Amino acid sequence: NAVTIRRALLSVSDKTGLAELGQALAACGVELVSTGGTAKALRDAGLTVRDVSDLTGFPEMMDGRVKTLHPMVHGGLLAVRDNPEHADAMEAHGIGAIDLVVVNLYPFEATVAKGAGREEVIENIDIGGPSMVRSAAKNHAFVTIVTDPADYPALIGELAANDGATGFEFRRKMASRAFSATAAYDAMISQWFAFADQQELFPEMLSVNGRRVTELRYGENPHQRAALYTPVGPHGRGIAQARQVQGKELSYNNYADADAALELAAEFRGGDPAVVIVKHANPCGVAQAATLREAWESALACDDVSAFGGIVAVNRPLDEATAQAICAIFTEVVVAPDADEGALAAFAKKKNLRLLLTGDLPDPRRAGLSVKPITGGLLVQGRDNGAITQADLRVVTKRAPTAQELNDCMFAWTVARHVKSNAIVYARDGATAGIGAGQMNRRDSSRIAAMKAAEAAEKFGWDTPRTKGSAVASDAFFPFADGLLAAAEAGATAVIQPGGSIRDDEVIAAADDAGLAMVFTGIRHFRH
Ligand code: 93A
Repeated sequence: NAVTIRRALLSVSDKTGLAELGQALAACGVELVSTGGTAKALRDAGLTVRDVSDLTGFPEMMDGRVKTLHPMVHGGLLAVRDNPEHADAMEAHGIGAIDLVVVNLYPFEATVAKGAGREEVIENIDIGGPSMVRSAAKNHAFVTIVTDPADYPALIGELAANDGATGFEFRRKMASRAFSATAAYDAMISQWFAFADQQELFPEMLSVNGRRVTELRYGENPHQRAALYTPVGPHGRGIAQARQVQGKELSYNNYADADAALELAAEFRGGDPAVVIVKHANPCGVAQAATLREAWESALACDDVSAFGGIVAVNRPLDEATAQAICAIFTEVVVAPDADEGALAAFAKKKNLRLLLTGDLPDPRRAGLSVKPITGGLLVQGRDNGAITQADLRVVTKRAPTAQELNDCMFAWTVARHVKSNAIVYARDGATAGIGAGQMNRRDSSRIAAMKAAEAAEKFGWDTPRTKGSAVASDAFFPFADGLLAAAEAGATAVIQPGGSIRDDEVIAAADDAGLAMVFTGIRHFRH
C-alpha cells in the first residue's frame, strides 16, 4: 500500500511553507506541476516546475476560472491504477498519473471578512481546487492529498520515512481532512448566500450540517423559531425518526422530553418491563416490574404531582391495560417500541395525546457526539456512553451491600445518569423512591429527593417513605459528608457514588458510623 510519489500537482493560494515543501519534493526526485502563481513562487525559490497548461494543452483561461478542470488532470487523479481498463484509457489519451496533490483553496472566508463586494466574493468561490481535492481524496488508495500547510511537515516526514512513498494510513487520514476542508468551505459559501440574500439566517444556515425534517410551531418559547433536523450521514434511529401514530403536532419541548425519556427507557433494553416518566427533561418516576402496568403504577407513585402532563417511555410494546392506566392521568407524549391493537384503541380515545412508536430501542452505549453552543463557538464532546457493571463496584465501607441493596444501587445509578446534576436518586425494589435534580449543591438535591418520597408516603398512606431501606445514587462524588448524612436520615441503607473526593475518608467514616454500605463506581455522570 506504499505509493511512491513521482509527480505532484501543487496549486495553493496560501503559499506558506511552499518553497520548503517544493525543495523536499524535488530532493525526492518528484516532478512538480503547478498553476500560474504557485509555479512562479516555486521558480522564485529556484525549483524546476512544469506549468499545468503544458500538461493540459490548454492555457489557463477566463481569468483563471478554468485552469485545472481537464481530463489530463482529473484522469491522472482518478484512475484506478490496478484497473486494466483505466490503464488502457490513460495509455490511449496520454494521461500521466498524478501521485500527490497539494491544494489550498481561494481565500473565500478572508475575502468576505475584509468586506469585499459581491463580484470579488463570487470570484473567490474556488471550483477547480475543490475538484482536485475531491478527486485525489476519493482515490486515496493511490493518491495523496494535502490541503493544509500545517500538514506539510507531516508529509515531508512520511516521505522521508518511506523512501519517497506514502503509506495507506497516511493517505486515508489526509483524505478525511480533505473532505472536512471542502465541506467547511461549502458551508461558508452557503452561509454567505444566506446573509447576502438578507434571508433570515435560520434555518438555511444549517442546511449543510443537517436535513430539515420539519419546521416546528415554535421553540422552547413562542417567540423562538424552531425546526427538527436529522444529521447528514450515517445516524441511528431515535425520536427524530419515530412514527407519530396520533395526537397533536409535537412541540420543541415535546421532542426534547421524549428524547430524554427514550434515552432512559433504552437503558432497560431487553430487561424487565420498565416505565419512565419524564418532566422538563428530568425523570420524575422510573420503575421496573413483572408487567408494564405494575411498573407504571410504581413509577407514578414516585412523584405523581410532577407526572401530570409528563412524557412516558416504556421499554417494550404497550398493552391495553398499561395504555388505559396511562390514559387515566393527563400525559403529553407516550413513547414505545410498539403498541398492540388494544393499546392503540385505548389511546385513540385521547385525541390530543401524542403516541410515538420507535421500533427497536437505540443502543444506550452507542458512540456519537453532543454539541452545545457557547458564545462565539460550539462545545463538542463524545456521548456519555461510559458504563459499569456490578463487577466494577468497589465496596469502601465496613459493611458490604446485600444482593438486594446492590440491585437497588445499580438501578438508582442507571437513573441518576439521566438526571440533571446535581443528581440524587433513591431507589428500592426496582423503583425510584425520590429524585432530586438540577440543584446547585448536592445536599439540596438529597433533601428534595427525600422530601418528595415523604410526600408520596403521606399521599398514598404508606407507613414509611420508600426511601426507608433504599439505595441512593449520586452522579458525582459527595464532596462532604452532609449530603450522605441527609440520605441516611431519609432511611437509605446503601450508597453508590463515583468516589474520588479529597474528603473520601471523611465520607466513608460517616457512612460507617451510620451503618451504611457504600460502593464506588470510579466513573461519574455529570449532566449539565
Ligand atoms: O478558478 S478556479 O476555480 N479554476 C481552476 O481550474 C482552478 N485550479 C486551481 N481555481 C482553481 N485553482 C485554485 O487556484 C486553487 O485551488 C488555488 O487556490 C489557486 C492557485 O492559483 P495560483 O497557483 O495561480 O496562485
